[in-house]
Amino acid sequence: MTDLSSFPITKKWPAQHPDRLQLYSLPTPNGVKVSIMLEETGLPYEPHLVSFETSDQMSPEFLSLNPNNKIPAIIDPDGPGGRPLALFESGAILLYLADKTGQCVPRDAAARYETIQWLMFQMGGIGPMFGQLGFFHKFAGREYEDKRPRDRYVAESKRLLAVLDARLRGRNWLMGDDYTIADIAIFPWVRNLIGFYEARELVGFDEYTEVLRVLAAFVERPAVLRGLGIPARG
Ligand SMILES: N[C@@H](CCC(=O)N[C@@H](CS)C(=O)NCC(=O)O)C(=O)O
Repeated sequence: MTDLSSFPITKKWPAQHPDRLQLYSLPTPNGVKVSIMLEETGLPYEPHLVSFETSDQMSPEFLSLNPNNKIPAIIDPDGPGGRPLALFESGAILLYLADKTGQCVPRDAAARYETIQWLMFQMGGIGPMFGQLGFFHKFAGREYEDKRPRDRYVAESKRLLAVLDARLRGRNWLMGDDYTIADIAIFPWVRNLIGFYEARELVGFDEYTEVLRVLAAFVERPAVLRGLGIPARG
């Protein structure tokens, strides 16, 4: 029987199935990347809800796993060498799960690096820029009189959408016929931009017809539909 008691996070979120991968998350665009990937791979896992309403991400137990106080984070009881592995940062987790299962990342070395390149495009570009747009358009930043910060993130989001649109022309997914962790990283953020952030008109989203086409295919996948609701909000 696997023992995860040396991880302080298990005191606040006890593992009912310590032999399964433990997911600490909330269904936000970064959180669902990992639940979607887990649903795609079929790996057994146990989800735990980290509620922002009660600032769970600031608790000492959560910080013991991710000192950066952000979801998602995981513990894989069966990590490299058969030893438990704790990880945070969704891009690192996606890459780890892809390597562990041999799924959602091409075997060919050049195609693998190209997939990682698009994964990083999400981590360094789409996530931070769309996130700032959300802040200035929908959340506290909406009240700021000076609209220049908002306009800057709108312009940058449009530029990123155009890059994505061009890449998707003539391809089913970011990497062509292969559905990969790059798609799993990017499309929850695109969905969030026009959904929760309500920025469809602001960014002229309907101009990006290739992005629209692939987003529609993404949200039809059964694993995506399931992953978008995991962990269930209380
Ligand atoms: N680069 C990180 C970003 C994670 C992130 O920003 N998570 C947000 C939710 S989408 C969060 O946990 N926010 C809580 C906080 O900032 O206190 C990743 O991709 O894992």
